[in-house]
Amino acid sequence: MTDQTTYPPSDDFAANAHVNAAKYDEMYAASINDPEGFWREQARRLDWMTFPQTIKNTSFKSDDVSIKWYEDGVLNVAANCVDRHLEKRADQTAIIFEPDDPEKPAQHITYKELSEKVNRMANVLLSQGVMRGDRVVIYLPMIPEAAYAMLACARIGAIHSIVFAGFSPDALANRINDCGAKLVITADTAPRGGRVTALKSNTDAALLHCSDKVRCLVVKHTGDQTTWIQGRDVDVKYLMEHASPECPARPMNAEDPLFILYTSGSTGKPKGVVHSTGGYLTYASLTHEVSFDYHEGDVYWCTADVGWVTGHTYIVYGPLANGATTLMFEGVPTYPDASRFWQVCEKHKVAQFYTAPTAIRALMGQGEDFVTKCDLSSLKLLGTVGEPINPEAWNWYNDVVGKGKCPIVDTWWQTETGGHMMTPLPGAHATKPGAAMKPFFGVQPVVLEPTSGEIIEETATEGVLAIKDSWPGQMRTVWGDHERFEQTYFSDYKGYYFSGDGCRRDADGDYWITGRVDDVINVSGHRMGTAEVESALVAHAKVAEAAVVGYPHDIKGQGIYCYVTLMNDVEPSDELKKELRTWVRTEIGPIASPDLIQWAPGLPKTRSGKIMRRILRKIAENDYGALGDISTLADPSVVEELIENRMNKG
Ligand code: 6R9
Repeated sequence: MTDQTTYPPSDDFAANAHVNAAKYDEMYAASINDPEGFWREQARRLDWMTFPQTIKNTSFKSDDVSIKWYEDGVLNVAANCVDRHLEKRADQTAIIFEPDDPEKPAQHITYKELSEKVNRMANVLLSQGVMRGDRVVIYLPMIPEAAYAMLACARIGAIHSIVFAGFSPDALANRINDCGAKLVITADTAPRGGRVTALKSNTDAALLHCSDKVRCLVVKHTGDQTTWIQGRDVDVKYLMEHASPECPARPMNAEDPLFILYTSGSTGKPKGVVHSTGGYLTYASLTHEVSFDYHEGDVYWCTADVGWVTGHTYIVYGPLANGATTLMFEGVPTYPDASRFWQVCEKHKVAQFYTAPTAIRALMGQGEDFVTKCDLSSLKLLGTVGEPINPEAWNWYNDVVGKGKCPIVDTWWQTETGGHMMTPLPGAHATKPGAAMKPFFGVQPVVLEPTSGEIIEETATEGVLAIKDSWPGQMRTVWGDHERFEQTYFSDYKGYYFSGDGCRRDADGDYWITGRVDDVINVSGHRMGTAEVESALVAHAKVAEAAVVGYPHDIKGQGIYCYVTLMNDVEPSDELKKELRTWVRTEIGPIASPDLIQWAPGLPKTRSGKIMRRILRKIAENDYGALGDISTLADPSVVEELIENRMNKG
């Protein structure tokens, strides 16, 4: 029995795809029955200085989690993403750079040019005293230098940590300090959607809170004037011009960290997710080729930012490991107008296009003309990532953008997983609007009963989503806090990796992700801990207490709803709401702007003082009928008051 409308791959697509239905079944079975054999074979995708003998050595035991893949293998990521392609594709474009301003020319950077830039940048890093294992924070916009910097770090064995250019100086400082970075790479200013972010001055502000040993490498991107601190600030482009174009790729152990990427959880400050060298790259390369059915000569475009994991795995590491042509776009979907994405697809003859549901929803609202006036005949496949996609957006993507001819891969994965965990494979599986469908090779999803943690065996079911055994792309630890790694992912459901997501498995055995079951919200595909926004709010002198929840938002998926209790002597006002909004933007960054602030004279708490978020979520959703049992509240009358306030706001 099928669950609902399905879209099987066309015969043509299936016939030419890397993986068809029979091959998926065969490979999936092999990946589960003989993981060592399967992943030994897959490791041959990469060039190793020493090929690994030990393939898998992993344990999900909750107080002793240890994940190692290819542990005696030796390789270099930059050598795999650049050097090894030079023999065959020196003159092929590796990166197409499309600037924010459509009037400015695009850049086509060949593998040969990429090699030169990466080697020069690596020498610059060495000249600044960066050594193997040192951390380098990258705070750059979507410009080729971001990719050069990542690969330059990889080349010399330094660990990069990219901080999204939309984050505030405070957020940047916290990350520089948490990972103990020796150096930060930034740009003067960053144009985006016609507006300009002053990255260098943000960095100046951040560095006031960091060790004065931290150096600052500046990419002069726009040429805008910035402050300059002699002895600390360094002009990267100038130094690159004078550096040698040759820098040996350092032999790295497969388990050496490649990068740290900070991500939000349900409690505390963001965690530094640590990814490995060998396992991560193997997984990035395989998923990129198979999920997107990438073929030689295709132009591939992932619209994410390199500040997020999607940019790491599917703009830089996966595509370049595969010798692909990957497009980097500096701008936004709606600038100068809502046809920008489609014009870029037409201009560069994009074959695979990968974006987020929030962008699709925003563009869908602008009407079809912006799409139909562009020639999208080069498109072969569409992808989505970041949050559940609603069927209306899926159908619009399929009909209007893909003209019913491009399979849509709805890829479910996380910063922690390194690469795709569930997705239909385009030549193998039928798709369903809104379903992540099937596990990737080596991934064993289980649906657990939320309270007992028992595996639910029935096919059609709903529960929390966990993974039974390790895969090579999995994160290895939380930077500096392995116990937090074990606590966060392996303690609620013993023996499994717990994703934090809920899911439904339909009667066909296909998976649908239903969203986070913890206090993480997903705003326009950006992950945020409600606790982070709360702690920003209570840091304001006029705020006594705050509780933050997500609520359904047409474009963003979820919006940020803040209940705020003011200090005794403070009068609520619209000006104060504005002030708090600006406050949160400065504390965290514009992506954390509260959408709605409601004054809350009291918050619903249990007698032990725990805020009952379930109730706050319902009120934010305007769903007062289903508040459930409120008898355990210390003061049930606060609920009525909150509802009244909510209704008065309309
Ligand atoms: C890659 C990325 C991870 C969270 C994840 C889930 C949500 C991602 C999704 C999806 C439904 C999809 N998510 N892809 N939900 N369908 N195809 O987004 O990583 O920023 O760490 O976010 O995003 O809730 O747990 P990250």
